[in-house]
Amino acid sequence: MRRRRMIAGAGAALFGAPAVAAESTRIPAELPDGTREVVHFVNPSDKRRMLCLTDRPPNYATPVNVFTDAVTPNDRFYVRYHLTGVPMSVYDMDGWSLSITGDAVERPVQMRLSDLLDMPSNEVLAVCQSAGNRRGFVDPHVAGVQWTDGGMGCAVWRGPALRDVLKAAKVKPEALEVWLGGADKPAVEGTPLFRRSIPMEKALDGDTIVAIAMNNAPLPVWNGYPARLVVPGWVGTYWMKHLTRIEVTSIPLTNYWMETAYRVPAGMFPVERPFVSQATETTVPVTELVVNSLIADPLEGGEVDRSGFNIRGVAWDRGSGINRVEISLDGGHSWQDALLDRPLAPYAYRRFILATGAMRPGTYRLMCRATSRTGERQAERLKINPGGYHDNVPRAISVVAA
Ligand SMILES: Nc1nc2c(c(=O)[nH]1)N[C@H]1C(S)=C(S)[C@@H](COP(=O)(O)O)O[C@H]1N2
Ligand SMILES: [Mo]
Repeated sequence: MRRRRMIAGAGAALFGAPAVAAESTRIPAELPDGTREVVHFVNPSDKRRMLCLTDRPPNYATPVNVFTDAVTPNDRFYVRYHLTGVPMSVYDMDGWSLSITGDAVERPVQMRLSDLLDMPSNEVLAVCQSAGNRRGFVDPHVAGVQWTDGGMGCAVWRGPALRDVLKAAKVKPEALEVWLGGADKPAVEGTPLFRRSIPMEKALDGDTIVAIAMNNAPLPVWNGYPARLVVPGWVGTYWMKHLTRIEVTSIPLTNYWMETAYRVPAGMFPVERPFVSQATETTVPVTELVVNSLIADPLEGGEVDRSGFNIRGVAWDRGSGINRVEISLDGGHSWQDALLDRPLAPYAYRRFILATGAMRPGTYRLMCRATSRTGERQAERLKINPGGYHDNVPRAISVVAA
């Protein structure tokens, strides 16, 4: 009893310690040629010190040191858009409403924000991660936004369950997919609207919510104000922001975003529940997150204390939970177990820490790799796919012990 309390106390102290790492001013060194020069820090609306990958549309990555915390603050949460016609402030969303129509509803309805506020709400602590997170490191180079490690974040999302929202429109038994649309628009005519769909099964999961709050505050404008879909365990592309349009249909959504983008070769990545209505013989949509982890402290190129230092970071997966995180100090030749913080929630980050002993002065190549409860471990070799999706290969960062 006593011993247990002591261990718990020690753990809390370790994991509860304020971030000692200084705010990073370093642009990730490993970016491909030509990319590094254009990345810079910006303070866009509602945000501070984000890595600017593109300005039009806004694509801002979270600096790695932010992931010493299990919850990502709203003003450091990444921003990802496909189209340039995005709301510039919450006032652009005045008069917002959400329509629920489609051939598989009996009674089309339109909801205002006050309707959502009046409904019972759920709270989910979940990681939102872009399928293309880390694409910037993929070698050979692939086209698309050159994300580093910061195309992800974990927040407390709150709002009514999508299934309760759909109930108002009376879903028919033949419902197959829920089609999603947001308020952002292409600047050039002819560019397809960004629309995605999810299968009925995921739509009716009680953890799939129409979030109207993020970390106990309204959503920042560029994270989807006033309402966005939260699809825990699935990549960010389904988490429709500024959600204005829902269609419940008996047929699969066909458009560029579903049929061409966001697809991977069939069978390449493990999936618990396949998105059957969008699968073809050769490719499937990228859906469930793969197991992954990241060292947030120390940072690439950093100097560490040779008398011993802490290696800290987070691990996550599709919701089965993290079972183990291993750390290598020698570029992957040998591994040792890190200490895991208590699990916060199935879809959340799980923090890890390893205290090194005294080390000889010199350069060390640090790596981490996570294993999930279902026994999946991060890939050893990159599974090459045209979109550069799902990169979960442990990557070494170099630090100098002095
Ligand atoms: N309306 C709208 N919703 C969107 C997108 C978009 O371009 N427009 N991008 C999606 C993608 S690909 C990702 S990764 C997440 C990113 O969410 P964030 O910008 O809040 O971090 O939003 C998703 N929802
Ligand atoms: Mo994404």
